[in-house]
Amino acid sequence: MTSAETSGLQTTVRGACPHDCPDTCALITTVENGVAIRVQGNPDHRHTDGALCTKVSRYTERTYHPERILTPLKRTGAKGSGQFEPIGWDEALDTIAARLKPIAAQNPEAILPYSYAGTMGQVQSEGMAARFFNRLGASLLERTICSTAGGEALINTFGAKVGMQLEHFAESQLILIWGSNSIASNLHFWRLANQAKRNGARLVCIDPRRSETADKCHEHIALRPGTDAALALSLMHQLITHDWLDHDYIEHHTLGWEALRERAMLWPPERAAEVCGIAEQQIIDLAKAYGTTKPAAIRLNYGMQRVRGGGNAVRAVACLPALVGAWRQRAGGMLLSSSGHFPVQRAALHRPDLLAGRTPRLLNMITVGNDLQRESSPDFGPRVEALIVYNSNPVAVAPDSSQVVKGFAREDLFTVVLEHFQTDTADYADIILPATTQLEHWDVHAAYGHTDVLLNQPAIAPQGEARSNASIFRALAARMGFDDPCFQDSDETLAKTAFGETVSFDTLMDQGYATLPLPEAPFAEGKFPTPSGRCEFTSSRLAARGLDPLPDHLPNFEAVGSDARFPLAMISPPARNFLNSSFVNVKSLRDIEGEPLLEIHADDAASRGIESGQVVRVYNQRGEHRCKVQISKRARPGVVNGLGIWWRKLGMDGTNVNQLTSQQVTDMGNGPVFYDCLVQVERDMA
Ligand SMILES: Nc1nc2c(c(=O)[nH]1)N[C@H]1C(S)=C(S)[C@@H](COP(=O)(O)OP(=O)(O)OC[C@H]3O[C@@H](n4cnc5c(=O)[nH]c(N)nc54)[C@H](O)[C@@H]3O)O[C@H]1N2
Ligand SMILES: Nc1nc2c(c(=O)[nH]1)N[C@H]1C(S)=C(S)[C@@H](COP(=O)(O)OP(=O)(O)OC[C@H]3O[C@@H](n4cnc5c(=O)[nH]c(N)nc54)[C@H](O)[C@@H]3O)O[C@H]1N2
Ligand SMILES: [Mo]
Repeated sequence: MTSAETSGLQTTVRGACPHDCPDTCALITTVENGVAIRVQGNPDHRHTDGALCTKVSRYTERTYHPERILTPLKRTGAKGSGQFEPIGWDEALDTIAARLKPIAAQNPEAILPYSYAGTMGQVQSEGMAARFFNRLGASLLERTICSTAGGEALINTFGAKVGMQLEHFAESQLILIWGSNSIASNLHFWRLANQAKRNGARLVCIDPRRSETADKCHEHIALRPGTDAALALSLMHQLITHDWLDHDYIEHHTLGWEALRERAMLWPPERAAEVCGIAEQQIIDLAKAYGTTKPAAIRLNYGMQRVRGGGNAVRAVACLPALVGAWRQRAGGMLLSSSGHFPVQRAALHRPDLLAGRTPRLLNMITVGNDLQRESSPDFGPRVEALIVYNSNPVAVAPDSSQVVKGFAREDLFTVVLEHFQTDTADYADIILPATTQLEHWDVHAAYGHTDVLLNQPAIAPQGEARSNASIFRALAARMGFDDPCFQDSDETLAKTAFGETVSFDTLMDQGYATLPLPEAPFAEGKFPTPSGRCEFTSSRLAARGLDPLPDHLPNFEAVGSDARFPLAMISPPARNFLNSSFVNVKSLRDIEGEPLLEIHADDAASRGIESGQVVRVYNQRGEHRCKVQISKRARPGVVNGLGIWWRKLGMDGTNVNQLTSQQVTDMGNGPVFYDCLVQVERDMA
């Protein structure tokens, strides 16, 4: 088979879904007379299995959207007003180079890249961009907004971001779906969980929100946000008390058992039940099921690590499979992320050698709101004078939006945004550059929910004057006079460089994907890639940093009851038909989601005289957000759910839930604490 097949006037082209989702699907795009008419899942790819989510099956609607940005634009109104006029590429690139050159001559660290996972492709994410910013000596961005708390927790427990292979979940007899609304955010895992369910497996969902996934599980444990470590430690308490332990596995393949045992014995179910806000019996029953069912698997997701103690919580959960020896079977163990399995050739791709000995400062993307407002100081370094945003929409997705907006609104800040659409962030740009979508460019993808590499071939020509991110950074490098030959590499060459010889490019061209050769059960015989080679209950690396070597429950920064003014906890998990803030502007998907909504429990509504459909003010010390309220069984008492992430400009008063979230960071990995947030809710009388 060739990569593209032609029949009559129609061609099909193999691709990869670029979105920030554990599923990384294999796509087949049908093209007719140069127009993409259909995007489908590749039936030959075992994980995609021919099926796509609602969002990506509407990909052509996004690609041919009438509001796509198709030429470079220059701002004509005030920052944030959204007024722009088209300009040519030469004028755009010349303007940018003319602004960056004097800043770089003075101190290149005054230039900040800001990017995340608008596309997960190795080429169009940091492929050419990292080379450009390394050569420039710009500030480095600490890319923490999603997964670093859990990621560091895995590294300090298993040694890497690795775990069970996705396909084996179908054979599990017990699956804990922990902090994951899989039906919304990990559909292709959910298919396997369902298969296991049909084969008699028990599914338990651990989530403060009664999600679509919780509805379909045998049991739902609706704990308070940020109390997962307490639950995990109490499960250990029960495993120890009832001796549901694999002593042989513990002895040979773990480190720090005695210390962990002592810690866990501090967490009898009655204590954890109090902290978690759940029934004691639920903990006792869950421990029994977990201690006596084989194989038992845990599908953790990133939702549960977006609180102060997120790293500790992931470490606590990650200890469980070793205690019961679940790793011995391929359908036992745990999966949070599989990204550590992929042999990405980062040095060849990103070229850190272009830093030539410089070590630029690191700015955390979580604190962009404050950092953009800081003056130069010996402590901070230079004030940020230029910002180049690509693959991200920080004005909508970063925490504490009122501060983010203040930073972006600075008149003296020069901002360039590479985008498909005029997002909340693009509204603050001086120059917007039109980027290609996945149907228009080359890329190659690792995944974080399975273990296949995927190739994306362009199916159609770039729309309008759009250029790929890599091609834009190539052009900027030329304007800046960067003459290293690596700035000539084509997108296709970058795609080949990403995995080098470790993955056959011919196989990728041939079938669109390549499966990594990995053992079926990664830790059946221990061999964890930690310093000790064991599953590290106690971590000497954490101890060396002055942190607790053992996992513990750390109460939220904003624990319920800690501030009488704001008695409700708010979480803001993803909406099923959006992908972070992407797709919010695709009408057919927005019509399914309706409008920004706050879910509230009937008791919390009654005590406030609130009825469904009314407009409420949700507020705390950081700001206020107005939206409609819905009395819902999905909300537990004391917790409100504001599903995200809406574009601010589509909200009732031009805000979204991030008006309320804080710039604090997690215990490990300097990650965000989106779900560690207290608010008050009132009926809006205005
Ligand atoms: N449809 C859709 N899919 C997505 C995304 C999207 O926006 N929409 N986002 C993508 C991204 S960026 C990521 S990182 C991944 C994973 O994204 P995640 O943020 O992990 O998304 P979810 O799977 O929805 O899992 C979050 C779940 O955790 C719950 N939760 C919140 N706080 C806590 C807590 O303290 N403890 C526990 N146990 N649960 C808690 C929430 O109620 C929610 O149901 O999904 C990706 N997939
Ligand atoms: N309150 C709250 N806030 C959250 C979260 C939450 O659960 N609650 N989740 C957090 C998480 S997990 C994450 S990962 C972040 C996500 O934050 P982001 O990574 O910023 O994700 P998106 O909002 O989807 O924005 C990505 C942008 O990239 C653009 N894009 C896509 N492909 C390309 C391309 O090829 N080139 C260019 N130039 N642009 C492209 C898209 O049009 C889109 O506007 O948000 C975080 N924010
Ligand atoms: Mo994420």
